[in-house]
Amino acid sequence: MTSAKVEAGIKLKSQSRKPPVSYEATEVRLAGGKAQEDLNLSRSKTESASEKVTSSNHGANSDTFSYKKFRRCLFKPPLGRDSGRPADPQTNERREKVKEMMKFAWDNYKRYAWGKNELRPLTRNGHIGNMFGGLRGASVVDSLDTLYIMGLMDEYNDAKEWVKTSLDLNSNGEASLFEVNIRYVGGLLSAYYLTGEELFKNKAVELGEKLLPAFNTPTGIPRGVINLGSGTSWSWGWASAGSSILAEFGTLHLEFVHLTELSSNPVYTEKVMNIRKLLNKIEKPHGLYPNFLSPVSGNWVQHHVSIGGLGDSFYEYLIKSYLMSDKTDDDAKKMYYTALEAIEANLVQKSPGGLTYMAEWRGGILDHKMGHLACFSGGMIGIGADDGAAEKRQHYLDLAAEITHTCHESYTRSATKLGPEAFRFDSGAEATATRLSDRYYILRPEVIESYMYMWRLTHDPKYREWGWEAVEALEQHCRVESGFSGIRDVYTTSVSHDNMQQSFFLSETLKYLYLLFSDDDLLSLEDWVFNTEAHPLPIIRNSCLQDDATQEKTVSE
Ligand code: DMJ
Repeated sequence: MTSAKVEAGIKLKSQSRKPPVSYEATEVRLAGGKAQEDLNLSRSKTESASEKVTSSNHGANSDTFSYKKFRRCLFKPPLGRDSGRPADPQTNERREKVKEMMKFAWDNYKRYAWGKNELRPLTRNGHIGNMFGGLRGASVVDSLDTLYIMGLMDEYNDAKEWVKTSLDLNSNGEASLFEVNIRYVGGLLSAYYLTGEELFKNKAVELGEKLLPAFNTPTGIPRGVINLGSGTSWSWGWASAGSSILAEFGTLHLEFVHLTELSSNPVYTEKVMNIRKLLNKIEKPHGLYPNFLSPVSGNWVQHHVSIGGLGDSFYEYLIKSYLMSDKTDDDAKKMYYTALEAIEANLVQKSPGGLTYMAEWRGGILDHKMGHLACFSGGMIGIGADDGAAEKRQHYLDLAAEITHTCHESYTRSATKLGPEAFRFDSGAEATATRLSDRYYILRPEVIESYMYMWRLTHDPKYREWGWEAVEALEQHCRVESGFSGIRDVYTTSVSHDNMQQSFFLSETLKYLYLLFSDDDLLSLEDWVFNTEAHPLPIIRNSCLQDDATQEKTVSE
């Protein structure tokens, strides 16, 4: 993962929604042409094959979880009426372009880095990295659902076959609990829910089990690193005083609740509910949640608060837990809106030029900087707007639009039209990076993620235009002969590439772009929430799932 090194003034190796990483070349991870009918046909073949597998019942929870019943409880088919194909020809062309980009990224990964975690597109080889504890194929698992929804069925089938024959979960290395959860567990869960292939469910549950020892701490707050073989866990060396990171232990809830759903084993939900309870009870400075917590004492270790790196997806998972529970998880709801009020009171700022941004908070002192990672918050505040207090709904929607606008400005103010890792609002800066070390762009999704949500919520055409600007910029500056690469400085068009095609580019950036140019019924927000790696997880509709009438209908059919 992840990197808190920035916070500690140390160099970090991460790539998630974690603090900006000081840039260090390549080792730093900071981490068809087919007719639509053909695609539909091959996809439905896959679906019926999977129904057969499902009914053979040898899954993690084959006695109680009925895939057919789950499908009946969705309001809409996952892929919509016509795979989300938009009627407007220009939008459809744009969507096809994004699909071509996915195929290009995938083909090159397959050609040069098959089975490794990520593609190094300049040197044409694979990257393994140190975040996944010896697990391989991060780009395969992260791509399954994107390939599937785009109708890239040959590619999806290759990916599935690889998972079946080569995804070895018996690895024995040091893994980031957070990264393995959001990419591997999340990717496998989504692949299962979309296709019904038992293989994905079984692998997800098997892997989930291997993560459990990380929770064996005095408080039950998991440590950040775990050896997947021995189960030994420890805290990141760079994390303040052996602490655990809010954005890491706070970003397990969605996947773990689904692991219980599929396995009937309550342990997963118990683990994350315990985290929830502790966070709900503990005293919070100004109502804010600091980034570091001791897994031993259960106390905050430092009063640093961020909606970007180290904090970000904790807030995201509160509102998404509420939505995924079919709006029954009232604690999550309360915690989310109370946290949002504290964020507004303490962190949301307006620049002299009128841009709304999220500052960072260090023990009461504001740092007027916003990370690219924090740009996911436009979408988050947008999807939560409707369930806020009646008098605040429009306000939340406006705030979401303002933040998304600011993040778009961080793109338009650069020479490449791609945004920097962090931008500032002090010393005369307005949404621009002032430090050399903040100028890089590593194919991150957060700004495009907010465009996608804001498009779905408002249908304001500007969000599609902004998404198209990003496509053009990616094509011009990040596409190289053998894949896509991050760039070191967004402020020069003589780009220097970082030689890394991040797996989240396939799982998130390209998926959100594709959804932006698709009709709203492709992975409808009425049925799905996206985990923080953009893997769709279904809303758990207990009222329907536990209704015998649904069962009978399913059985008789
Ligand atoms: C992804 O792995 C996830 O979005 C995570 O929450 C944050 N960082 C990356 C993308 O920037």
